[in-house]
Amino acid sequence: MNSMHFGFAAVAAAALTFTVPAAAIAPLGGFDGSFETGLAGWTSTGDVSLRSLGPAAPSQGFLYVLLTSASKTSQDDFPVAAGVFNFSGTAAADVAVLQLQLGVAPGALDPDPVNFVSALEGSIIQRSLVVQAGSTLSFDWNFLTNESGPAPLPDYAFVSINGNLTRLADTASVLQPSSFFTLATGYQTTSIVFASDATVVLGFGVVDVSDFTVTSALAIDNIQITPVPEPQTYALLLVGLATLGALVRKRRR
Ligand SMILES: [Ca+2]
Ligand SMILES: [Ca+2]
Repeated sequence: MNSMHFGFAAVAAAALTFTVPAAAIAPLGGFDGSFETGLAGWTSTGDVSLRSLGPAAPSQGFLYVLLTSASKTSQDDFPVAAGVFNFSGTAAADVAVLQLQLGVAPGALDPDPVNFVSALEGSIIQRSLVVQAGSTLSFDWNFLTNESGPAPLPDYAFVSINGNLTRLADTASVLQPSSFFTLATGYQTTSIVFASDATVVLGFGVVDVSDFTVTSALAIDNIQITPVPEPQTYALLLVGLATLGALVRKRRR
């Protein structure tokens, strides 16, 4: 299923390079969401690592980012040894630290505070981005977990825009058997359209819920911002196509 998805994405990207002038799809402000050159510009909290191989894989190029809810010295995935699901050597952070970093209220990461269902520890990455009205942010993500299924322990992954949290997946999502973690969603693509020009703080995270044990993770890759082409770009494109058409007709005569 995923290979079909990426095949389609590759075809769409190839088509874009033919129909839209290159300047219109260039990243804004030098932003590069491929992670091919590392994590420059990003702030990491917890277990965040740049990876080329498992437990997920890049959805684009050779590198992706992996965040987990794994501590370093506790046996989170008993009987597996401590640290096996921690990929950076830095332990997952307490949820209070994550909330502070995200600029959200205490308890904002708790799925169901009324019934005392709390997030406990996890990891995030964040950075600021300049976006234009009508531009689209898209990214590929894959949620992986050692939890065996849905609630009562719904670890989850999220995207944050200026502290507005949107859940990407949790242990009740549709999950497939995975090779290193027990289950995974496989890569999915999410898009967000911005209504106005702004500098926004983009963040991604994954948290353990209800207990510190049984690790979940989030792989992120291929973050892109596609601006709305300027009206004059369309005009130039039409002029270019008309010229090309005239040349073709001339040659045929
Ligand atoms: Ca990549
Ligand atoms: Ca943990």
